[in-house]
Amino acid sequence: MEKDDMRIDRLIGFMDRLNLDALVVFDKVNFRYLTGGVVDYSIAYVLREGRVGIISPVMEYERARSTTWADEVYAFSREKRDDEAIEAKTAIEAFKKLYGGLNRIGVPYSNISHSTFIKLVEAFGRERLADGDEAILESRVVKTDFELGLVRKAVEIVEAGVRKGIESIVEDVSELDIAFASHCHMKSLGADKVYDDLIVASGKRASLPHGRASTKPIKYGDVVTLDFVASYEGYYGDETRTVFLGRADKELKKIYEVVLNALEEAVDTVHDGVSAKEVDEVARKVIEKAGYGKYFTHSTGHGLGLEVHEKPRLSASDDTILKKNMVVTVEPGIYIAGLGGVRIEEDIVVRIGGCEVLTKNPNELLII
Ligand SMILES: [Mn+2]
Repeated sequence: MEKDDMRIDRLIGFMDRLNLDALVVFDKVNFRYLTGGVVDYSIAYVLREGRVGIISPVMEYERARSTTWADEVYAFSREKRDDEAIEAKTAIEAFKKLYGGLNRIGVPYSNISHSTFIKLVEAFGRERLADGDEAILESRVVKTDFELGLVRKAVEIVEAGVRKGIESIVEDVSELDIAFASHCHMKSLGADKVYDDLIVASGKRASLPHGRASTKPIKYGDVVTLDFVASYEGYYGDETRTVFLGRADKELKKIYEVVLNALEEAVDTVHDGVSAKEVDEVARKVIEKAGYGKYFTHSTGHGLGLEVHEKPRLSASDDTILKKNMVVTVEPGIYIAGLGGVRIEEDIVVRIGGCEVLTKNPNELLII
């Protein structure tokens, strides 16, 4: 597997700035970011001079070597073996045997357990450990071309899932049946993960922004919100469409147009140099002007990548300046208890002077 050098260079830039000699990760998401692959029970690291490594138990050694771009892979074993496996009780102990002399070791504290932290302190001493969250999260926020390729593929799969969901809507079919049909379809198209509980919220349930699919049957006149999330090789796509079965309630129709306007104006605002909160403000203003301000109860969007929700947040409290090749969602919504709700969500890539909308499914009002 060819290494995504651009990503490792970005990461090392942040390590330089924070004076980290190594960055060691224990969780699957950051493991994939460092190595391009998935290996169980293993840790990954990047050294400041650029080398990427993995320490695996013997059983995962071959997978680590053949499915990642790591420059070096070490196996460790509790028992003494007659091969090159390092004798160590844990991957941390093996790392200490290899690189115990390093001065500052960054570890993303948000992604390790307390017991791992204690083991790290015992191995290296508290003063040599530093929080690696910032280095890794700041690096991940701007996507490389390699990453954008995977996001594109994920978005394609999610879009096909949404189309499948819309096709499955007929009277009396349950929300769960729709979610299940889409789940299987996305898996068959190569999704490595489909969000456990897809959102299919119909009728009055559409007023729940996170209304997970239930046994409720779809009825004539229902508004139906479908919000689907799936990943391809670790990278996520996330799309929401709201449609109507048979006919659309007059007020919901009006709400749909308001949400669509908010979406379009917010998307038109996105470019390299605008702040996350400005985009939120634009969407919010459209909705407030129409009189629905208090019914827009979440932020306008979020970063998308190896996690469904990552930096930045398009919200009033996020000052992040959007940069070229960040990927964000834009997803305004209006939710009125007892009536229903509407959300429309697009995934976009920030560009110089504008943005590229990755999601292509039509977003005009659809009555099926
Ligand atoms: Mn979303």
